Amino acid sequence: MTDPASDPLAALRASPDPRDPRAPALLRPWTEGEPLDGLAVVLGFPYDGGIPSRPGARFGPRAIRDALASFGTWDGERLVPAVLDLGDVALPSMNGADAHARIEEAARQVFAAGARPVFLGGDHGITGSIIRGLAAARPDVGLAVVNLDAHLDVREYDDEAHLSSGTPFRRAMETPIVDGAHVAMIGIRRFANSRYYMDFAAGEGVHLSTVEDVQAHGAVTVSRAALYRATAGADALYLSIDMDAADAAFAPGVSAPGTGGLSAREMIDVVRTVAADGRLVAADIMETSPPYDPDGRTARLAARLLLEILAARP
Ligand SMILES: [Mn+2]
Repeated sequence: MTDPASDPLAALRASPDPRDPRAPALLRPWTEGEPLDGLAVVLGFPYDGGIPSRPGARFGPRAIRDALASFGTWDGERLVPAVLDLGDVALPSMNGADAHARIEEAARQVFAAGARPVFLGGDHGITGSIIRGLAAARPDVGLAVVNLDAHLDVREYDDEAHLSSGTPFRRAMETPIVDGAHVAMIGIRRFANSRYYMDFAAGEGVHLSTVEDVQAHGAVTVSRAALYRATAGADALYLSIDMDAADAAFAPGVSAPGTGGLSAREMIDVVRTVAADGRLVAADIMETSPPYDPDGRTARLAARLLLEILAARP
């Protein structure tokens, strides 16, 4: 408690009901030098240079943190543990190669320090550099990747200066730690991917679950099947979330809003199921774009998914 004499406004600023704490209280600022080994951390990558036609996701990390204020810290069964907030990495908006090099190095340092991070974005291209950072820190790991996304994001690219939000899983599979047979994608949407890239993904052994698969079998069953496939023979798991897997009715504030996507309920069920896997070493939540999210519902769904990931951890 703050000494009332030194801070007479403390009581007025406090939560209206201290018996019902709000989720922003879970974020604890990091002090330089504090060890990260074994700790859950949050780190923001406010960069959207991979979506030059529709910028805005650079404001995602801040909006997700702010949206935590809509939630409590208790889900009825689990109390969410506190998490260290490492802040945001400073990224140049006009130099993609430099930004991605900084993202990769930041991710490498977080993994080398032994932290269990949730990264907030930012355009989805960032995920490719995060996984490269993980490969640099832990070159011997066999990584399974579950991607919750409308899109395959396996586009060909010319060079590191031309990385887009459509390239992260091609780059992930270029690292020695990710084999296509250990990648599963859930929420793939019709009319959102080309036959060329669908053939490429299938040829790499990627396990694909469409929106229709989720409709037919349920999000939990589809997620368990995807996990089973992706983690066979792997020793660590990465969950990547592109908010555009959700239908535009639930997530209008994304770089590529889509019709015919997953419901908020299905997004939550996928994330709860995957995050419960004990092999999860890291996750990301990408593509929340606040300028297209006038009532904040996309950021609130992203914040809810963040809480699901944090609550699942021991
Ligand atoms: Mn994506």
